[in-house]
Amino acid sequence: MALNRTWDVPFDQTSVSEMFAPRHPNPSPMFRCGRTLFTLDRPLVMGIVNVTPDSFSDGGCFYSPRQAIEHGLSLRAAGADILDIGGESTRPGAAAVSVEAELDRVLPVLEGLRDCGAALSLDTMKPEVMRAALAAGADMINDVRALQAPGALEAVATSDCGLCLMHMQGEPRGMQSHPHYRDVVAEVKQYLQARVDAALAGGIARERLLIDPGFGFGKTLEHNIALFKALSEIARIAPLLVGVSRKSMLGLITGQPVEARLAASVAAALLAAGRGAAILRVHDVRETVDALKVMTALGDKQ
Ligand code: 9MG
Repeated sequence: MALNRTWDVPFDQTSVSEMFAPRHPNPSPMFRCGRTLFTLDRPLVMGIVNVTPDSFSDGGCFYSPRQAIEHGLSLRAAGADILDIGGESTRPGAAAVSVEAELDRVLPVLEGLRDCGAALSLDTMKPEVMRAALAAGADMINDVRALQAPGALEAVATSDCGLCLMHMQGEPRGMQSHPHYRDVVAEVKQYLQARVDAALAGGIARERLLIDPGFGFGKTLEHNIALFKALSEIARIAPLLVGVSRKSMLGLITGQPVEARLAASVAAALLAAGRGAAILRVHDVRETVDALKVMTALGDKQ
C-alpha cells in the first residue's frame, strides 16, 4: 500500500510522524499567525474562550471578560497553542449581537490575554470587529463566513494575521433546519478551494490560510460523517482546522448530553489529527494535549 496516502492505511500500521505529516501541496507548511510562525509538524491545539451568554456547550460559564481571561490563562497552562476568543455565539438559533456589544466583550479579553504566550484568534464574522481586534493585537481571525462579508477580505489583507476560512451552509439562525447537498464532500471542497483562491487574489499569502469544513454548520449527522471521513482529502487544499468538540454530532453518535462528551471529543480529535488536521479546536485542552502526547509516544516512529 502506498505510504504517501498515510490516512488510508490502518491506524496501527502508520507511524505517528507519518500520521502528522501534512498532505497538502506545500511539503513543509508553516502557518503565519500574527506574532507566531507555527511549523505544522504536529497538531496544534486551539482552546475555546467564549465570552457569550449563549454558546452551545459552556454558555454563560465564562461570560464576563474577567472570567474569560482566567479561563484563557488556564487553557494556556493546559497546553493550548492558540486561544480562540468569541463574543458572538454561532450555535443554531443564536441571537445576533451588534458590533459595539461584540467589541465590548472581546477587546478586554484580547488585552488581558495578550502576553499569555498563546497566539490569540478572534472568532468573528464582522469586518469592523476584525479591524478593531487586529489593531488590539489579535494574531488570527476565525471567520465562519470565510471572509464573504463585504469588506472582510480588505479588513484582514494588509495585516499578517492567520485566517481560518470555514464552510457553512446558510446562516447560524436557520442553518440546521434543512441542510441539503448533492455531494457534500465535493461541494464543501469546491467552496473551500474557491475561498482560498479569493483570499490569494485579495493579496493574502498562502501561509496565512487555514480551511475548515465547518462541522455542524448547516449539516446533518450524515453530512458530518461523510466530511469527517474525507478529512485527508480536504486537507490537500490547505492546512486544516477541525472543530468537533462537544458538538451534537458526537451526542447523536454516543447518546451523551453535552456535558458528557469528553471521551467522544478526544477520540474525534485524535482521529482528525490522524487524518491530517493541523489544528484542533477544543474545549478540553488538557485532555486533548495528553491524548496527542500518548499518540506520539506510543506510535511506531518518533
Ligand atoms: C466558532 N466556531 C464554532 N465551531 C467552529 C468550528 O467547527 N470551526 C471554526 N473554525 N470555528 C468554529
